[in-house]
Amino acid sequence: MDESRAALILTPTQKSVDPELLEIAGSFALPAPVRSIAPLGSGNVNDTWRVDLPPASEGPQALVLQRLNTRVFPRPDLVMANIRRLGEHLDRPGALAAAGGRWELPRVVPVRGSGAPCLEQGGQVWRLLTFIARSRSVDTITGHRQALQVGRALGTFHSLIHDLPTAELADTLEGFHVTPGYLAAFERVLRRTEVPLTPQAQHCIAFIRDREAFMPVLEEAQRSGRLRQRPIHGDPKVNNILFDSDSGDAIALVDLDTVKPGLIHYDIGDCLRSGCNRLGEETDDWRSVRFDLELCEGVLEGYISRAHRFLEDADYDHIPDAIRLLSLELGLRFFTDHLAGDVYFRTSRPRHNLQRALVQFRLTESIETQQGEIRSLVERLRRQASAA
Ligand code: GN1
Ligand code: MG
Repeated sequence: MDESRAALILTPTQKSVDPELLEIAGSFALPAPVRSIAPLGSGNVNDTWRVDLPPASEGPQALVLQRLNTRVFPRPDLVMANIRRLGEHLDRPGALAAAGGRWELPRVVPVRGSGAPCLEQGGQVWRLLTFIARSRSVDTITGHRQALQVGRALGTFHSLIHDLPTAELADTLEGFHVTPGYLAAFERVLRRTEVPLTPQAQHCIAFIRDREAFMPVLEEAQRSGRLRQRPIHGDPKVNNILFDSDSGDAIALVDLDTVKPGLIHYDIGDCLRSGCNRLGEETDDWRSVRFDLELCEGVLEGYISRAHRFLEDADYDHIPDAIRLLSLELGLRFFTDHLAGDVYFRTSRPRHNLQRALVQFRLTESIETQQGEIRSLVERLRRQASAA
């Protein structure tokens, strides 16, 4: 990069930042020179960095720089249009009041000069979003209070967006969470895989085969009109929820790439399968994975406390199946990626996706053995909500 430009955007205290990242960050409309850039989070799809500005500067002090994975998101322009549309929806006077307290949304920082929402350079697509200050995230829920907050976060998000017409959101990831589509992809990949079919892989194949008939459950409910499309988050796993660092209250749901039309059950299932696994989805002790019913109670109670105003009977009826389906589906997606040679989810070691699949399948089994309890729990919470 050109030296004079670097001098312009580096503060005197920061000399060790990757010059390429610095140049990229400097292409956006930043209110002050960059102080530092460091890797952020553990996403499986995009690459993410935190960009810090000097403490005394006006406006946001930190930002989130991301290189979008364009193999997963072939239309970044539409992804950014959805995020902007969501921002406009929440900017309507009084719209955020439904959150009943601090609630924030990452905002798009445009490219300097052009005002474009992302930067295309050398075949790569970059974007900059505001970082939500005084917040923290967790990979696993530690107790009932946090479980309640996780559920409230998703319930708040759904109540804030449920009146955004789906026709105003683009479908940025066709087939996302349509489980029969993932099953068809699995069959195609299995026919031509060159990955060894070890006993663990054979176990996964048998596990999938045993559950094929269950996989269309949500799509069939949609086709028959029992469930309908609404705006969704698409990826509300527990570490995409931000908590206020002082109060511990949930204050944001980040990672908005998959905001698009879908079934709210995809979100409910994904939030619960990630939140009620105390060992987390990256554990290598997959045999010990359990679905924790107490955490499930907290998350669902928190969710329903915010969502009951727009939940219909059929919505409640499909919650237990959604929890089972989304953990099964993620296991199927991880396992298919293992067979395909790890082309979708970022991996850090051989058989990483196989291990992740085993975790999700073990979680699915644990959900299956507790389906009766989960059903009774949903019933009880539904009755409580309608009595309140
Ligand atoms: C991916 O990139 P990340 O970690 O936010 C994936 C989700 C999975 C998740 C599992 C677009 O999300 O669907 O649930 O990994 N996102 C996409 O950790 O496929
Ligand atoms: Mg994501």
